[in-house]
Amino acid sequence: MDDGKPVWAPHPTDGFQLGRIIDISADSLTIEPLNQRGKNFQASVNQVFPAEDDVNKHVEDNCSLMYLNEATLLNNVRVRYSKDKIYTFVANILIAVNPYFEISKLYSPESIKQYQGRSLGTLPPHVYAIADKAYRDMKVLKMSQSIIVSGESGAGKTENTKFVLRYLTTSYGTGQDIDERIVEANPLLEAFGNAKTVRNNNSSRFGKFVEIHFNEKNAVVGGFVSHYLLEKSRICTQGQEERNYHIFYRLCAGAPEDIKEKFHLSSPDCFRHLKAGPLKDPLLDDHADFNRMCVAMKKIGLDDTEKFNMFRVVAGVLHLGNIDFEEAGSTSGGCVLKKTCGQSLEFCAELLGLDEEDLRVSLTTRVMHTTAGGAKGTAIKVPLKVEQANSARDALAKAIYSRLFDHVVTRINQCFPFDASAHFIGVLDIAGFEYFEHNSFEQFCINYCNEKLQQFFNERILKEEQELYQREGLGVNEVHYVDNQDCIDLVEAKLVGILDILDEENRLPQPSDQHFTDTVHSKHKDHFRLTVPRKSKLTVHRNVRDDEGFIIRHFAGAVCYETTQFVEKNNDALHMSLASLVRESKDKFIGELFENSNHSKDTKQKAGKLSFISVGNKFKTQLNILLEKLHSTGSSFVRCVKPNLKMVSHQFEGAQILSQLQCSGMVSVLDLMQGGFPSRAPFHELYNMYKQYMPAKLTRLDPRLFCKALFKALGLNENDYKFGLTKVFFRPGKFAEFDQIMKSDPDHLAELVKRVNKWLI
Ligand code: AOV
Ligand code: MG
Repeated sequence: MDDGKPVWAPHPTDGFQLGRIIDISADSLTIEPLNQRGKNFQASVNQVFPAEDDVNKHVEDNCSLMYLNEATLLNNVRVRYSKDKIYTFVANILIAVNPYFEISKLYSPESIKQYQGRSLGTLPPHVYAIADKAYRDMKVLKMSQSIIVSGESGAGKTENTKFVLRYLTTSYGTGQDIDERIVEANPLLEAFGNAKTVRNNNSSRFGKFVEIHFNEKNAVVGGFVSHYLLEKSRICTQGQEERNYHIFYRLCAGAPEDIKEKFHLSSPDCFRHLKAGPLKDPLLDDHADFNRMCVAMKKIGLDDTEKFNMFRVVAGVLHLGNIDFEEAGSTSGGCVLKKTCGQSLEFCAELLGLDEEDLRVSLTTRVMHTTAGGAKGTAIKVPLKVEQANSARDALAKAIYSRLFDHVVTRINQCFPFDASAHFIGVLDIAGFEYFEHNSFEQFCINYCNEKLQQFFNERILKEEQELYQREGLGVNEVHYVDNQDCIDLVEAKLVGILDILDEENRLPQPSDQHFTDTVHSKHKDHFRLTVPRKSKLTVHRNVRDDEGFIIRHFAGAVCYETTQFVEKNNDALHMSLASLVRESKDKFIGELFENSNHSKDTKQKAGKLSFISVGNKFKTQLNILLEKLHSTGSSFVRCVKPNLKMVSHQFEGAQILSQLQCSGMVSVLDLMQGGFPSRAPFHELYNMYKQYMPAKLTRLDPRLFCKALFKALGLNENDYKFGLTKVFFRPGKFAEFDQIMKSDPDHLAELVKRVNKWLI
């Protein structure tokens, strides 16, 4: 590498900077930055990469660069981004940088038309190109397809997912209702499942897999949405500068007067669930969004009754949140409703079809069946302390809202039913790897999910690559990759996996986060992937263990999880008193939301014991079903990238973007490709591309021979390419070199033609 040419060396904010190697020692290099002479610094050998000769050049497929490494990838993406070219291919994987502004005509109907039926690489990189590839693969291979969209919060997953859905329904729909319904389901899903966070004003707080189903003739016949892990904690508490789900504010802002009156709604600052955070976001128009959502509801076929049922539950949850408790002045140790709650209890009961008194009793007491003194099964009411009543109230709000969300998805699915489907194209929009200052159960689940998806990605990309080499008869060594099965096992293995340990804890009479954490550590003492947080070790001495937790070494980096609330967050069950209260609601709609809650049949509650429905294991089951599905389909990957933390256009924070590319596994893909043959071109394509420059004698050959003759004549180095059965494979950058020769000046070309002729004779 030390040939005096510029190299990419680490830079704290830009990711990489150009420099020159001026000294080499055993384990590090001395680099002089090109634009800051004399400000030399040290960098380790594996952080310095060769740069392309022309660093201002950009390419549509990153694989046509001479050097495939994280620095040249970052630079290519950067140069393209500066020209508002947000999409870049790395072979078949699409990188999408969020532009944070509307790029003119990028998604226009004309653009949709352009991409229909065109193979990958013939038009500029675009998410439409991926959508069309999925469609053509489905058609030709007669196999369902999936498009996996990933990236961190605010990277553009949901927007790109919507572009894919619109592309497919517009291009390959039948022009009937169904096409529009698939697209219009989104505003509804987003109303109930998205919220403003510090990372994204319209952050999806759930994962989804949207399937578009096609008939034998490859036309759209219906859709199906699966959803994962709605964030429930948000319903009762939001982080600083964050909001609750959009629907709450929209309803307060946009509902017609008569509905507002009927539901006793007023401005958001009257509700505890809303007033802690910002009530309005300058970028969100709650009133207009309300109307937009109502249009969507109508378009997918929900009538007013259903619409108002949904709104009524939302209003009920708001009033429930305003109920407050204080200690009862007696010795009972119980609590009573605060006078300041006003009519909250009454309104809540009215909207949810409950008896006011029943609701009061269910929130402030718990029914237990005693077995003491032989009086088997006598039900007694135990008064709750203030905090217990608070958490009962919050648990009820979360249960009602999340069941409402389930219902919304169920109804959406009923709106695009299909009798028979030949194949589907599924789009996965699920949060990427997360690593915050404080990481809890939600991050644990999301990162576990990302481990599984990463494994799938590795298998697909690496396996496909190897299979291709094999099919084409290239003798290439097997490629290796880091297998993360051990990390997946750590989470999901039977009995010893963290999820099962957690479930065990939940089933104990007195579960505790601390005991759970200790069990995890004791069962996995020397596990490579698991360590004890250092802070925790320190605090053990002082007997303060509030930062209880564990560190998991994920493929994308180590994350420290704080395990307080793991036990609570892993349980989806309501106290029996609350469960039977809502199940027996006079309101049919509410009753149905809770109809199939597991309480009724199998979970007989023992004295004092809470019933338990495992959140973690439900997710594990869902995830394994999803992965089974993904395995049975062909797949494409879209890696979304967030350009900056400020959420503004035209700002490229290199270091931050680099870390996203690393987390998404793109860097390993480059390593693989740098060692293989990343650029490839079918013989007939090369033939068509270059025949115009060649003498007639040569063009009479069949495409394969044509290419052979041409390559020989050009004197290309035989290490730089390989001939497969249908394609030529090029070492990194060699295709671009070859293309350059072919398109060089006329004199040079004439010279070439002469050479070709000579060789042919
Ligand atoms: P996410 O889905 O990846 O985050 P979104 O798709 O919601 O991110 O994108 C965040 C915001 O970025 C959008 O609301 C748009 O304003 C803008 N944006 C994204 N892609 C584009 C694009 N192609 N063109 C123009 N603007 C865009 V999260 O759901 O938070 O993980 O949980
Ligand atoms: Mg999203």
